[in-house]
Amino acid sequence: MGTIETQLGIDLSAFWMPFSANRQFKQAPRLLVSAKDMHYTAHDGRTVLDGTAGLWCVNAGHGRAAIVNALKAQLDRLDFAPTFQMGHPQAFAAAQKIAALAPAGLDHVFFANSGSEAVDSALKIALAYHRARGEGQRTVLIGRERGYHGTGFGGISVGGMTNNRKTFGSMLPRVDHLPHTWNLEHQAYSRGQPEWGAHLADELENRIIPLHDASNIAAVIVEPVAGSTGGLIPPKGYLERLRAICDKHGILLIFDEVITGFGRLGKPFAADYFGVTPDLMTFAKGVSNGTIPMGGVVAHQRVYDAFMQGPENAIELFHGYTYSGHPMAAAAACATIDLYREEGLFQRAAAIAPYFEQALHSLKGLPNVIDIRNLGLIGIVEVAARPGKVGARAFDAFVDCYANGLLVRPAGDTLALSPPLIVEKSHIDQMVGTLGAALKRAA
Ligand code: PXG
Repeated sequence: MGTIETQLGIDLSAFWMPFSANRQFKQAPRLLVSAKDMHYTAHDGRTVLDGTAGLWCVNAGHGRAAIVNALKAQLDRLDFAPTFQMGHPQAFAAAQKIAALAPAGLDHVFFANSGSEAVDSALKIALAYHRARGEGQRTVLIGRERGYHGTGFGGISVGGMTNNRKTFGSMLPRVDHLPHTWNLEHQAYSRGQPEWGAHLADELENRIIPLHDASNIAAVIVEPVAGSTGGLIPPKGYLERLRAICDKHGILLIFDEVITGFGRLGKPFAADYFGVTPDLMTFAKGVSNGTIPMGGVVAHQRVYDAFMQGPENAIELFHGYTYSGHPMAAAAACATIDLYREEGLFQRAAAIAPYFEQALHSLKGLPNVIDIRNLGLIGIVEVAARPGKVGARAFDAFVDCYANGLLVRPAGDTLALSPPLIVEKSHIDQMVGTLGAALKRAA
């Protein structure tokens, strides 16, 4: 056993860690043992500033009493109840709160337990919607290069992260991809939405629809802001064009709001921020402030209505999970959404975003930095890859930041900051200072 293992009395070997370099990690582990508000405590007692809201999920900060107390009360009251042909009050309350927060028209909530399940649910709802309306031939799904929609077979099929696809061979058939929207030459150091790139939405109309024919296409799924592949901010007018093209051809538009939902952009959802309403919207992460797994899909009234046909005793959608609307997750969602409202956290995020932008862009000019981009409380610093070693420089900077008390998130050769919405200016100063110093050392 290594030093940390001896210290903590645990053996690290059994846990096959997700999306991790297991052997490297287990030689030099980074363990977090507790958290409160903006900070983690590491196994060695060091305080680590959470620059990433965990994995983009702890939007209200850690260990919030209102959520913790709601969970304790729920556990005492009702641990589990089925939601297949049964119900419990908390699931209906959570759905109602989410629907009330969602853009007008998005009124019905289907629960899953993760972003990946949310995405698969949304894709299946899209396919079933067309079938319910007598257009069962609409089975083509359109995603986007560099998109991340979780790790289910549906999600990796419409997703465009090559490493998540290439190892697995079989994927959904009848899938195509829009081009991604990032362009170094035209967009480097954009603050907020880039001016260049709206025309990339026209690929849907000019290339993809002619190839498959609109009558065969079920849905287009995009992240309004692509998170996992390094924060690709949609060019001005891009999402509006996608919406218009989908409308023209009867194609459903799905926004995957797993990262952008619950205030990340200073509004409840990216759909609100951009003023573009999808037909289906996925959520996860921030819905429960990361405390208990929960995800889901919010469907537009007209999508839901298409299913509510036929005999009343018929099950309208043959889909769901044992834990859809789990009492603990539902209790967490209710308490989390109340907390966001009571503390005005979305407005807070919007108010501090300009300071965050200013601070982040002060890193311009550091060695190897090739781009800085931001929107709301998403900030990305991109560095040039070391020759033949993609991702190594950003990873070194991430390890360096952690050693110096800051959690950032490396993805390829980008470093992402996505702090909890309770972040203060002093935290932002610390983040930028620590990251800047790490970038100099990672030269
Ligand atoms: N859709 C989107 C847009 C996501 O960002 C998922 C679906 C899948 O969610 P689950 O709950 O199944 O993991 C995600 C997840 C990162 C990072 O560092 C991002 C995610 C997960 C872990 C790390 O960018 N996003």
